[in-house]
Amino acid sequence: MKKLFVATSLITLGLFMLFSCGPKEPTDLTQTSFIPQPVSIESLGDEFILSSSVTIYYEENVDGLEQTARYLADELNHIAGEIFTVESSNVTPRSGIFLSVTTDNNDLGKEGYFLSIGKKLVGIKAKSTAGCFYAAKTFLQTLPVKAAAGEKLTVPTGIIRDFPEYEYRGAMLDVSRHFFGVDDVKRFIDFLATYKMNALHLHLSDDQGWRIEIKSWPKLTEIGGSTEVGGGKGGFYTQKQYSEIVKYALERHITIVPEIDMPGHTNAALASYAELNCDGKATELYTGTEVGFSTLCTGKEITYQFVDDVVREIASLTPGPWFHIGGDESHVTAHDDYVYFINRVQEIVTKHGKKVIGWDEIANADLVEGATVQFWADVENTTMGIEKGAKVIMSPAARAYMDMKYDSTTHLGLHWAGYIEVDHGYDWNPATLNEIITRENILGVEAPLWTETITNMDEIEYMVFPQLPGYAEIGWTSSELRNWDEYKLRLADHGKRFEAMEIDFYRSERVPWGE
Ligand code: NGO
Repeated sequence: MKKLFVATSLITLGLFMLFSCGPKEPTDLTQTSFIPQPVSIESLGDEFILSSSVTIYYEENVDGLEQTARYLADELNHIAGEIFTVESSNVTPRSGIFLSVTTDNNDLGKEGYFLSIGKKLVGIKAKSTAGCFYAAKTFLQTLPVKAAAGEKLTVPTGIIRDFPEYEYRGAMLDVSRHFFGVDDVKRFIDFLATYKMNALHLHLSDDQGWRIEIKSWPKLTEIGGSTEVGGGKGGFYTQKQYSEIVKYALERHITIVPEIDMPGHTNAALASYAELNCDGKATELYTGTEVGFSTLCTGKEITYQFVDDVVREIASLTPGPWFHIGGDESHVTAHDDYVYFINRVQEIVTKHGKKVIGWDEIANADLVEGATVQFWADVENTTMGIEKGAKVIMSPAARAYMDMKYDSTTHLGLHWAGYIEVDHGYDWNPATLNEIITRENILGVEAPLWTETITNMDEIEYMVFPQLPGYAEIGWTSSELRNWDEYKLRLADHGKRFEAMEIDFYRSERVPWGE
């Protein structure tokens, strides 16, 4: 008789883990450490054997599905060291892996999926290619990151039904304080994709550096891109490189959210073009870490021509729906000037076909329809935003800032919002953190990494791991299915995966990593 385990709640899963003392049953799918935790897992007690004779089929004529099938084949090739054939099919094959879309009236939503792992056939079914991609990602977590030579690869059979809690699941990388090249950004994108995040917010400009080529204002990168915190050589993305990042992200179902921070945090632009300053004099480049001292001249018309050109050029390279206008910490912009500026910039963004996102301060302006306020510090601003009809992205600094130190001994990072140990970063619910910011107002969750103290990929990895999988799970898995004591066991299992991915991570003592 087949053993049937239905783990629709973590209580079941938790109890099972507590009382199963023996070695792990390789044929029990509910024992796999998935992050994010899927909505439901049913084990069928058998095994699927992965070998090079497994063909990956995809349903014909579905936009992007072949690409997802090929992506899966590449990942399997990396794991198993074997080549996997990819073919189209319009009927369900008898064996292999089959990706298909369904129009059935079910509750999967646009990103959910069914993954059924049988002895001979792995079925991946979703309403969209994105759903199929997430199913593939789940399937990949049933396998090691890299198999040992000659290792037999088996996957427990079972059925997973899964869909995300929030539609926006993101991380932010500040490429302004320190610049990170295309390869680093791609690796960062891969981290997000591993954990089913779907948005990468790039903080492309700040006082210390302007990081994207603007053809109509070339000095922004010539001058403004020439340095960074500490006086290093800085850098910038050409429009071609930015497009390459956008494409790489899109192939992993990740939307790039470009941010040009304004009217404050603009010293790099003010140093590049004298006319953007109220006194008509260019500022000096800045390589320190203070905030809140710069502002575009909100009373000059040239400022709006500048913003229009910048937004137009970036929007035309960005297929995603959003444009982030920053708006934080404009301490030297008078309140009325700030409101006037943010109102005009929102019109510009709308004119170029994008939806506005801004840090919570933008709620002081009249928000355009469809605007999103990113809560980082000020509940009152955020509440005002909600009253004006905005949705909220939750990035509370004291919980979700990946640049906060883990504890007082962490050699990197800041601690103005407190220390964020791994349990503190994980153990909160976006919908109940504040009384006023409730579930229906929340678009999703984003974990920012500011880089005042972070200079290279190893340092990025140390601050982002193991936090990022937790933020991904907060975005994907409903809070009823989450608790720290159970999560930390799954996270500990992922330690081996981080090692295999050569990720330099923080080995928090609160996680039972094992040897
Ligand atoms: C703040 C500030 C950033 C800093 C960051 C450091 C926001 C939205 N503005 O967050 O300029 O880099 O803190 O943690």
